[in-house]
Amino acid sequence: MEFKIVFLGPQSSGKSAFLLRAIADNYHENYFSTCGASYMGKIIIIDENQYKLNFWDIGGDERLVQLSVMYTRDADAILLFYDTSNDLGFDKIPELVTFYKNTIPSDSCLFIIGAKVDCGNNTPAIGKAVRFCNENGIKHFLTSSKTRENVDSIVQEITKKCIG
Ligand SMILES: Nc1nc2c(ncn2[C@@H]2O[C@H](COP(=O)(O)OP(=O)(O)OP(=O)(O)O)[C@@H](O)[C@H]2O)c(=O)[nH]1
Ligand SMILES: [Mg+2]
Repeated sequence: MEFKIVFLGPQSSGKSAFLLRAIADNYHENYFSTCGASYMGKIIIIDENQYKLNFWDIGGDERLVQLSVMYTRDADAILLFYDTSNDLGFDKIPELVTFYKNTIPSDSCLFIIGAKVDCGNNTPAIGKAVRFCNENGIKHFLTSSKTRENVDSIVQEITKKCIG
């Protein structure tokens, strides 16, 4: 069985770093903005069954939001990233949620991922995210690609949600 998992969210929110950590257990401080979309595949085993995860990491350039529908319309899961270390990091997320909820398949799951928690786990952006996710019934995860915190458990949990 295979699943399509799409990474979205503002520029520099930590999408590509998460992917690099999840796929290759690697991390670097340099920022290379993703131009367009990048793909990486990974096989994971859960309860002795093998699953192929097809990750699509979409550059956060606002001009790509409309185009990203090409990727999200047949997605099994959408991971919407924000930067927990930036006070304004969550501010654009609610309108992105509205946009994607109107365009994704009804059985696709939407998750919000707060990245960079190594910079602090009680920041204004996290406070806004917790409130928004509670009000809207959206699953919220916190992670650090730098320290690897929660990276594997998020991938596992999302795969399990895709399995159903
Ligand atoms: N401290 C810290 N910095 C991080 C973490 N994840 C990413 N960064 C840094 O944040 C910057 C942006 O990370 P990227 O993963 O490239 O961001 P992106 O969301 O892919 O950005 P676009 O491709 O432009 O949309 C880089 O300098 C990373 O090193 C993290 O977990 N902790
Ligand atoms: Mg990127």
